[in-house]
Amino acid sequence: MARSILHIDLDAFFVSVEQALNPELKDKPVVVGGRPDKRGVVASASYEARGFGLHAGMPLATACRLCPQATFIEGSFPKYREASQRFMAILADFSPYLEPVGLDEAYLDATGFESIYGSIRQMAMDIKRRIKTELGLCASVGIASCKVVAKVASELSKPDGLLEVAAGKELSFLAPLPIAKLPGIGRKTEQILNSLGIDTIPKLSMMPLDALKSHFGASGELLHRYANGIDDRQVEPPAAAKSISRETTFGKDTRDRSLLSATLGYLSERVGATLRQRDRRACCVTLKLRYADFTTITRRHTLGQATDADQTIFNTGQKLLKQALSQERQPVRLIGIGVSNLVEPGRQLDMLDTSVQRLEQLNRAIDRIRNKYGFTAIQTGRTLLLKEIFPENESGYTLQTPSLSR
Ligand code: TTP
Ligand code: MG
Repeated sequence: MARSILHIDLDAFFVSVEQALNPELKDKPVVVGGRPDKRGVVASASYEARGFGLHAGMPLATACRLCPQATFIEGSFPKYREASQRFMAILADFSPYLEPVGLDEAYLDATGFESIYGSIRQMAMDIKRRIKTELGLCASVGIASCKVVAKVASELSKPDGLLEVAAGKELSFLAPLPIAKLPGIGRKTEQILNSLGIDTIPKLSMMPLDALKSHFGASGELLHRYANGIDDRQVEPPAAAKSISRETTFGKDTRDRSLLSATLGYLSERVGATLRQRDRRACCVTLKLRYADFTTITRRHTLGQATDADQTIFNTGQKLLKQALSQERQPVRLIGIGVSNLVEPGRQLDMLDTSVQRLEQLNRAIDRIRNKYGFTAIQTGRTLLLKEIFPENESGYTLQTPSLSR
């Protein structure tokens, strides 16, 4: 039986939260990101502002030149987080198969729910209505038999849209669209494909798998599947984990501090991304080392303030690593980093601490790019060394042993 997957994405999220709180801003060009005289870029632009050519990522100065009458707002992350939590709570009322992606986007699996709501389309309309009346926000919804088509459909239906792609019609739905509309195709991939004469999704779908793999490695297979409207990824509700950890065994035992540190950096980023995906913060960081003789140690540090920042997890892990290595001469066989004592983010503390807010915004921005283009689309200085050592694909580095989670 074909699945019914919904992809729900809030329209102009940051801006719409500001407009819901201050009705004077409704139906006007509004930008969240900062004052136009500041350096920085547009985070969110209202659809009225988009009419003037404004979009996310555009420098504020350019935005101001194109649309001087727009209202520019610095923005405040805690407000968006609260709206996001209320948005996800509404969705959770409709299906337990809910997978949040970032703050304003989620997948719902509604397979077989016709009998409850009359039709899946009706269910989507009920979701949109609740979001409108309870939060004052507009959501766009795509319905399809798989995630990738549902996502393309919601995007295409914006703003305030609802688009259903019937099972079996995936390919004809995708056919007229430019390749850049497919998730996973960034500017670079688009350029390479264009240089190969591939500019439409049907052409991409007909390109031999081997040729795609030779140009794009493992992501080539994903492109092939997506272009054919095939995506068997499940909607995965985040588990209510008590701790999150990632660890890996080295191909060869090592004393190389740069390699240990770069691996720790990468594992910290994986842990941080999972924490943010689940909207949790951690109070404890634990380093795990297994030495050549298989003795295993863990070292734990309790933080003064709960965190979801890769940087804090990594810095804490680094300190624990330095202490551990100063007491041990053996090479390291396995390294792992974990976080525990998970709490929901508190709002008051964030408001006071702008450096915490900045880090959170930075990490969320990195998450967004990685969600769209793959984990290795952005690499941080602390992990660059791994590029020379491990093969990579869109979901990350291929380490000697897969990094484990619990
Ligand atoms: P998006 O869903 O990509 O954008 P949006 O909700 O503003 O607009 P759309 O109607 O097209 O969905 O991102 C959600 C929020 O994430 C957005 O409101 C602000 C934030 N964001 C940034 O801070 N920087 C960015 O570059 C992007 C794309 C989003
Ligand atoms: Mg959005």
